[in-house]
Amino acid sequence: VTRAETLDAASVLRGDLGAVARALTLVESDRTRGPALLAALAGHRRRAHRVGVTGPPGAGKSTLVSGLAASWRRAGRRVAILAVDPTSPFTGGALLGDRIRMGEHHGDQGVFIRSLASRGALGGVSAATADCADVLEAAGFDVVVVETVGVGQGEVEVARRSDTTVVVLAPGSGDEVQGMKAGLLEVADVVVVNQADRDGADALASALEGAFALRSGPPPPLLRTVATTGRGVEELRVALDRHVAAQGEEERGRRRVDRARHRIRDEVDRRRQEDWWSSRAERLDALARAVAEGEETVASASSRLLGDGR
Ligand SMILES: Nc1nc2c(ncn2[C@@H]2O[C@H](COP(=O)(O)OP(=O)(O)OP(=O)(O)O)[C@@H](O)[C@H]2O)c(=O)[nH]1
Ligand SMILES: [Mg+2]
Repeated sequence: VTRAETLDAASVLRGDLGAVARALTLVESDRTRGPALLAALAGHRRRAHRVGVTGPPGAGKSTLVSGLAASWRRAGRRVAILAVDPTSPFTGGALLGDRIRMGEHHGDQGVFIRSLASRGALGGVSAATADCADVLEAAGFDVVVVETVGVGQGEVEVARRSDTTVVVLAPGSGDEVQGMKAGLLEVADVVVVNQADRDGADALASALEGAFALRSGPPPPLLRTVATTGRGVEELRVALDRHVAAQGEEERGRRRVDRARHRIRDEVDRRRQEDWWSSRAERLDALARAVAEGEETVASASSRLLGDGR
């Protein structure tokens, strides 16, 4: 750890938002300075309440998170929000939309909002999100919210790596979303039916209650909200605070160890893969040409690679 990293780290630990923003950029994009900064911060981590928010596109997650942030602020908490944007690697429409919707917090030093593009992050979005959350925790935020669109296993996984996972649904989702809900609901600590002002909200809530009744164990709390007006948002914030309070130190510790285990495995897998392929780049090239020419099949080429002594 060099003097530059020590200085950066000190500013982050003081909660300097400019330093936090620079730190997140380093962690996302700099292969040497990012890890060095994380190492400098490692001994100083505080404990934030990590909240994952996921659900289908357009359910109202960002609007809800913005309202939750306002509620946490009223309760004296500092809040950081990481919005993981799966569609736009640069600054796409969804991202801009989030900025506008969360504009109510502009100028508040107690709210920090950042979008992460899910493509292009070093070591994948899951690792980048977790690293960024570590920086925000070190900067003293009391709550770190990660919003992901629950479109695939990976995105749901990112949200799941938190103390509290919130699944946000809205009425009027098609059959495709119905199927997705099954997987989504498995990870929910708290379920929200947002857009409760719209037709079909009651039917959705009943369907969810029915689904929970078929499962063993106590159902997760189910809340109704209208994110656009703030109805039910305070109650949701209280439910999230209760969830983490009820966990107790032991369960929180277990979840922390679990997260760390996953992160180490992911990192090792990634490094091993990179090493493995980098020593076989030419061989892969030759085999790819052979497959393209019809001289080999994908399966036979793969077998050759795997059987390759090196
Ligand atoms: N009627 C109604 N509209 C809502 C409610 N909550 C959000 N909306 C609207 O739904 C649209 C999507 O809201 P967002 O907060 O961007 O939803 P999101 O889930 O973050 O969307 P993605 O991040 O793109 O997946 C916006 O036009 C919101 O104004 C609600 O409770 N009732
Ligand atoms: Mg959003």
